[in-house]
Amino acid sequence: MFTSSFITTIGIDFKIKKLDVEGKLVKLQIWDTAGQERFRTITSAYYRGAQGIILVYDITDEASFNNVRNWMRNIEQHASDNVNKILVGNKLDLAEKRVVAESRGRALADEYGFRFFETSAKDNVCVEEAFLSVAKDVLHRMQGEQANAQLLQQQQMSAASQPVRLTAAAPASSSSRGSGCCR
Ligand SMILES: Nc1nc2c(ncn2[C@@H]2O[C@H](COP(=O)(O)OP(=O)(O)O)[C@@H](O)[C@H]2O)c(=O)[nH]1
Ligand SMILES: [Mg+2]
Repeated sequence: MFTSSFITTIGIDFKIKKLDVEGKLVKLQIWDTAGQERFRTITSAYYRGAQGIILVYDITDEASFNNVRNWMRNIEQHASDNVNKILVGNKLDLAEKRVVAESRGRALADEYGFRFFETSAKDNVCVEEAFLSVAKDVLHRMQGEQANAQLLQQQQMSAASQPVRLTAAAPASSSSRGSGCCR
């Protein structure tokens, strides 16, 4: 929930949100990391265990948009490779102050292969959709990983139950017989 008295995040904020994702009840643990540079060393420690990342810039703030590339470098360094990411341009309610065109946000998201949303946390526009999207991506990835692990296990089990076939080797030649340790 947004109230305009909400202040900038100091360090880390934590919330839990339950979502229905394709009929499955998914509990999201949301770590809201501070955007300000001075908190970066604290916040990057929280990337490692993340399964999804929502990268947010402010559509009224050019610097926040340019910073997305720095955040990406930070994520590449600290988060796991397969973490699902989306790009969000926030503060859609301040459209008259917009400096980052929607097309630029979309182009950047396309470059990274991310889904893209424009939201207003204040007016609750598209926020739910953004969270749902990343939750879906994470769920699908985990289901895929689970299916792969099962397949691998089945393959290993069926390989183990195969009879072992021993092929008679040609008798060792007399010159090699007697050499080595097994006389
Ligand atoms: N008008 C408007 N202000 C917002 C919105 N989302 C966050 N803010 C304000 O933006 C300021 C910065 O907060 P936030 O975006 O969380 O950045 P951070 O916490 O510093 O990383 C705060 O004063 C918020 O109240 C929004 O959708 N619309
Ligand atoms: Mg914040």
